[in-house]
Amino acid sequence: METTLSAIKPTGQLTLGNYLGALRNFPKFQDESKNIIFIADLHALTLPIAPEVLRENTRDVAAFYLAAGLDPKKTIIFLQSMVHQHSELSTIIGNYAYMGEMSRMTQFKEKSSHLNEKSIGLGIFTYPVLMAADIVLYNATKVPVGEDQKQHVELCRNLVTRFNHLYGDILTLPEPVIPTVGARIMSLSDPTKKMSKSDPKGDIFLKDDEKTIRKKIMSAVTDMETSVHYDKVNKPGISNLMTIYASIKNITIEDVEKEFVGSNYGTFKRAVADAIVAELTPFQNRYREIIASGELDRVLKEGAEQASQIAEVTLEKVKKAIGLYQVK
Ligand code: AQP
Repeated sequence: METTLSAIKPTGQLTLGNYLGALRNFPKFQDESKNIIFIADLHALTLPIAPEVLRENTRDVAAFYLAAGLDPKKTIIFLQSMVHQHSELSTIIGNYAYMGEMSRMTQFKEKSSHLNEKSIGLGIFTYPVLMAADIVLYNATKVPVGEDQKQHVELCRNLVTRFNHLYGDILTLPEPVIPTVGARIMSLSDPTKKMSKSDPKGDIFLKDDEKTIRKKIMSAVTDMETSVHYDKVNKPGISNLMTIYASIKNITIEDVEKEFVGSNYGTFKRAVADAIVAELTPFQNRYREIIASGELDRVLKEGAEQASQIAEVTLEKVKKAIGLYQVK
């Protein structure tokens, strides 16, 4: 049976990009595979974050998981920091990663480019190693991610291949799973940049109210033309709105082009805003109910216990394989 594993890091308020590229797809796997979804709170420490913000974001991601339809009876949901095997395995497999390949990680280059060399923390550099540990601990075979994270899964595959070559068939080789539409939602204010929760300009947040969503969409950057057609290079703003619309409606970009032949940008933008509001309103209601229910901590505690049992088996296998002395 396949094991699907994914996570979101609580670095900021979740965006429509997180929703369409990740969150919305998570529940699909729980009926067809073993499903493991966690909150990557250790990964959230790679850039400065205030403790109270981290706490609130963490709680929100957990509530959003349940609001998106993840069922704790079918999916193991937990906090990364509650399962110590993640940090332990990361320390071990970091020894099999090379500085050269780590330095080539696009996300590291992007996130550290605006920082002074002296203030780049080690965690942002070693992030993909911890992510590899996250994946292999559970023998994950499928890792649903947005396009931006594909390179990290590739690095994990290299580490697994290298490790198994040295020690035998110990770790499972994962495959990245990229959604066909919605894999990369761009910023509404600069559609050449990814919509990111840690860079709030041009984001739609999952907690935004209807009025805010409509305002943000109506003022999204477009171009001087009037026709709704897809051209990522010359019309990145309109193309991004088309991707959002297609993704929410579960249709192709060609379908969107057909639907809006002859429509102006105003009409199209209103339709995009309507679609987002219709999608997010019931989701936000479920989120509020979950927060009010007070059930979250129990779900996270039980999830961590289940996760830890699986993770420990892999960690012990790795320790034995590499020759760490086993006291009887
Ligand atoms: N703009 C996006 N379009 C589609 N998918 C996206 N994801 C993130 N942004 C977009 C997907 O959401 C999941 C969340 O991953 P993460 O929190 O571990 O980190 P991330 O990819 O770095 O997401 P952000 O929002 O850009 O966070 P920050 O700003 O903290 O780095 C992943 O599956 C991701 O692909």
